[in-house]
Amino acid sequence: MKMDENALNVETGGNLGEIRDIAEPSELSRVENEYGADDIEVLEGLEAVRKRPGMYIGTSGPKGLHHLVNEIVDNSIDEALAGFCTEISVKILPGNVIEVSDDGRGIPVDIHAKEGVSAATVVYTVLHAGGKFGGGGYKVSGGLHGVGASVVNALSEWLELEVYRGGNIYFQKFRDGGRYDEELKIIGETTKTGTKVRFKADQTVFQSVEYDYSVISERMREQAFLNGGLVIKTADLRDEENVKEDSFSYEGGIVSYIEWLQKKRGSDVLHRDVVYLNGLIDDITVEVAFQYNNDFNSETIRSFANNIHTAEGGTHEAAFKKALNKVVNDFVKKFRDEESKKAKNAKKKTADESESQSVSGEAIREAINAVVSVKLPETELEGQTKSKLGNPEVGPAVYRVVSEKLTYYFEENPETAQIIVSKSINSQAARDAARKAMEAKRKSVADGVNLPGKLADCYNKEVAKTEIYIVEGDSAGGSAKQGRNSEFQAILPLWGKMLNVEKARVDRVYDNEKLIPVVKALGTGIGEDFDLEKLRYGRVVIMADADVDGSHIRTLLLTFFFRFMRPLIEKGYVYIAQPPLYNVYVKGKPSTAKYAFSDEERDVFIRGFENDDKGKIEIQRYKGLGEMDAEQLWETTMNPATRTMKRVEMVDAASADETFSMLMGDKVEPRRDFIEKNARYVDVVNLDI
Ligand code: 28F
Repeated sequence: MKMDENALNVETGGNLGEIRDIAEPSELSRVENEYGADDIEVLEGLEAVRKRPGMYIGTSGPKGLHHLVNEIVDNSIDEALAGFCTEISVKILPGNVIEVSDDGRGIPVDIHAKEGVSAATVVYTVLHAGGKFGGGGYKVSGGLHGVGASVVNALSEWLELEVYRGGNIYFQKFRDGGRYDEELKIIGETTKTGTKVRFKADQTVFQSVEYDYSVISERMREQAFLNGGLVIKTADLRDEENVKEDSFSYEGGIVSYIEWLQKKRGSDVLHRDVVYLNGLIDDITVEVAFQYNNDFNSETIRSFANNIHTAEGGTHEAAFKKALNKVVNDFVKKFRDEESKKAKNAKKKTADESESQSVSGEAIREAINAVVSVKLPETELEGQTKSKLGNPEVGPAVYRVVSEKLTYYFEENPETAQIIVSKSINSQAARDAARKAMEAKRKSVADGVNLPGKLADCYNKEVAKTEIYIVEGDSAGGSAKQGRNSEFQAILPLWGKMLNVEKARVDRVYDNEKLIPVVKALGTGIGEDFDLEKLRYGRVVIMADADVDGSHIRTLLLTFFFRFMRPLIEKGYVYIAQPPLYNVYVKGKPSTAKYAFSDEERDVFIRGFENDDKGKIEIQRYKGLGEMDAEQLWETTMNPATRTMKRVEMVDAASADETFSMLMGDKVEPRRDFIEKNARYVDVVNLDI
């Protein structure tokens, strides 16, 4: 079963770790003499984009392609943030042409002093022309995200721009990466205002120009949550037999966002109300919404700066956590004072000393689902993927809004305060108990001398050169042990009942006969003890059958890694072995064996054999690894020279968290929705785990 593509991306490489290159400059065709000398400086900038698209949009894969849509939409969102746009429309037209339109003011058309062409032409042909609103307005397109519309133009076969402004309709057509033969010109009259853009992404730049409607619509939904009241319509018009249309508008803004996230993950909420706090300090707008649920194993905080998802957090998120910690502990203290007063009156013994401790941030944030959204004139984005907010001034602003407004909210809503305080105290107590229980068991696990009995270790002790296969079942384990290269490949066959850790505290993991051998073999410890430095192998490969049971064990192991050994996934150590699905060969001639990893590949092999060995073609469908002998398993799945492995990548912890809670939790409803929505990805998996 494929995890939710957004949550855990599995990068399909050729050989291990091979990442496809961005299109080579030589592949990008350019005819020198197609435009006059005076355009050269305009196109120079766009030329740089066409030479190295990866510098501007990250990858030439699907993420880069969909980023083009975001760049154009962000211009419309800016117009909404400035208060001039109420409706945005995003359509996928036949031929994978994208059309985005807004009812904003329309890009100015006056001639730009420096460039000598209209401002609209500048916005779409000069790099980083995103300096649209100067001071005062908020720009979504700040930092990396603001390379602006000109990058889209540079990476498009063609782009058409329409501006509705001042009673006129203006039009300009660009082609081959931003070139144009005619200036912006009036083509009609109108009473409307706004901007409309159509573009066709360049097939020589992108591996595929096939858009995924759900990726576009889900991001537009998120943008509608972040801009309460804004209407965003999306449509997929590529197949007139199967038109898809959605309209997103949430008056409730991020409160609606929390309600939707809770419904999607299928959690039971602990208090009905969504706590909503907001404030404006200097030129920083702060909005926070949160609600607790019963998923004590996960804290989900999504943060945004000018609608940009700051997946790596930053000053806003840190300040939110700090303020939440402060206010909840203030109320824990108040709650305990009242308790002890009551106890005294009732002449009962006073509470034991543990109750005087404050409650930890982790305990307070357990089972919280929160959105933190700030808007400010200039975002400073840092971090590996430029998604960490750096602005220092934002911290104190968020801290003040949350500490003041949450104190007020708790005073106005004592029952909600009571629920959150009690939950925090109980979480702290449960964590303390689990820690005590774990202490005893951890020693036996952490002490590396007793490796699991069934581990067939490898000889090479240079961690980076080694890999461990975690294999489901003794028969596959047997073939893997036989077929492997014991110099650098270790095998750990799994056995026993796997614990679904989604609902388990860390101490339960220490009791599970299936998981402990994995923990011991990897050597890192789990949870708060996890130490990546102690990892005993350079790669951790999950090798399970391609059938329902295999999907089951794969998902359970991924959940375990995600919940208790998350850096293993974050740092890209976890892989999924790809055994073949079919063996296609000529009857009686096993040496003609061709291994197919998909139905399409199988059919190619069949056609390949057709001409000389018609009718004597055998097709073996592998149900499980155990059906392959050691030699076949080595050749097809373990030999670095011939195998394909998928590296498990975690794009966004919050949505991975959501996915695991929904998939592994105890609610059937959200799982069914997930399967219906993702059916084309999810092979039949019995999810009633
Ligand atoms: C479908 C894509 O690109 N919408 C846009 C505007 C509005 C203004 C603007 C854009 C000013 C001079 C830089 C209008 N009136 N949708 C869009 N809507 N850009 S892009 O200004 C551009 C700057 O050049 C706008 C007054 N101020 C700003």
